[in-house]
Amino acid sequence: MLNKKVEKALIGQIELEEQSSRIYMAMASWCEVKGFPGAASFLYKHSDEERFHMTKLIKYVNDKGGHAQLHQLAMPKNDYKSLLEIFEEILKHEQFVTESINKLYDVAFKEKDFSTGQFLQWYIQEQIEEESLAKGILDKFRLAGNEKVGLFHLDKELAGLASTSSQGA
Ligand code: OFO
Repeated sequence: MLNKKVEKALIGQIELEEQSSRIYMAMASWCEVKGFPGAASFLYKHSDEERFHMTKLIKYVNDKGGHAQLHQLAMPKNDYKSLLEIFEEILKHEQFVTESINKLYDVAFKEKDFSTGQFLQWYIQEQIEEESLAKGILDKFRLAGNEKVGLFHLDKELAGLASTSSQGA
């Protein structure tokens, strides 16, 4: 049976992953209407991957005898000043998710729930990859500058990243 404190913390993480999926979906939609098809594909894929993170947690909670109930979600931000702002927010958001995973790991550890600790290793690794991906993209922004040509090439690169299976988002 799943420890109640651990279950509550896991359900909080499910909510955050679901919210992440909505945030990236809203970003993808903004990119699509603003003429950044590559960034839109990248973010649609990112949104799907967050949904996968959520589902993986739901199945874990239920398999362990808990009940992964869903909560109401906040409305995501729908308007952005620029593509750069989107990727700055992604990095901040992923750093926040990393903190949340670390706190969750701490709850499992304190409750001596080592199987949940083991399960969370996957998320810890995933966050390392996500932060590094977001930082890498921000570095490319610095190189591209705010010129239309630079953004055009960056958008093409994001399209390429969206088509590789190892996005890690
Ligand atoms: Fe983008 O993070 Fe989920 O876990």
